[in-house]
Amino acid sequence: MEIKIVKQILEWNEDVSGDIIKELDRDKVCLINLMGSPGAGKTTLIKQIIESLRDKYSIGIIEGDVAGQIDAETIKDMGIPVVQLQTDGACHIEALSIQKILPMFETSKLDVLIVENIGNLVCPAEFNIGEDYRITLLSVPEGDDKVVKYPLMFRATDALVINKCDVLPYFDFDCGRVEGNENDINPDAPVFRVSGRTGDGIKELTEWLDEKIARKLSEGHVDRKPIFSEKGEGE
Ligand SMILES: Nc1nc2c(ncn2[C@@H]2O[C@H](COP(=O)(O)OP(=O)(O)OP(=O)(O)O)[C@@H](O)[C@H]2O)c(=O)[nH]1
Ligand SMILES: [Mg+2]
Ligand SMILES: [Zn+2]
Repeated sequence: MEIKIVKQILEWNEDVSGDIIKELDRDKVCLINLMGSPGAGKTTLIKQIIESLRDKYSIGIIEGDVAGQIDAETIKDMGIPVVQLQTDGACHIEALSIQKILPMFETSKLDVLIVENIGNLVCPAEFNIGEDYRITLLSVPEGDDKVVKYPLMFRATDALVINKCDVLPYFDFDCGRVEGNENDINPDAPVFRVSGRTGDGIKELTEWLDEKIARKLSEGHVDRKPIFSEKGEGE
């Protein structure tokens, strides 16, 4: 019985996610779901993406946090429309929250909406939020074993970003191991080595993202990667 309740929540979330996709396909907005651990560098990376793409695209940001509005203030200071979503303890964002926030943006004038999900490598991966693309961030201090330990997050992403590469000399972190593990479970996803601090590798990442956004805006639709395999394994 309890398992059934969980399924219903996920199925309901899928329905709402489908409605968001229809709305954003119609308005030609590319929705990006950025996920990673607390402190992995999500907000820092969003700032870099904004700097790289703001001249080309109209960008909006949804900042998801359990509490506070620190990240939204950072984005607001850049002159970018932003909404702070506070989950009041919840450890992931659901599609319903995004659906309620969308009217706060002028989506007809927006090209790109980036959602910074709650810092967590587990359940955000299970909840579609109507995104066109998922980007997962793993930072060097977290360790190079995370792809093996949290497979769903890394299997259901469109790109993996290894962040904080500037501190590689101080950590026992093998980028090749992470790339090999990622390739085993998600061979289509590119892996970018970046530093949000120095800006190294950001160009390659934003060029990839630019191409993905342009495809969504020109075709109006994206074939999304399913989260769960046909066998229904979710890890
Ligand atoms: N050395 C180094 N520090 C970084 C890098 N990127 C981010 N940081 C630092 O890491 C800390 C966390 O960065 P944030 O961008 O706030 O991380 P976040 O993932 O948004 O964190 P939450 O929103 O709290 O989950 C800050 O002190 C950043 O300055 C990087 O590439 N190199
Ligand atoms: Mg943040
Ligand atoms: Zn959760």
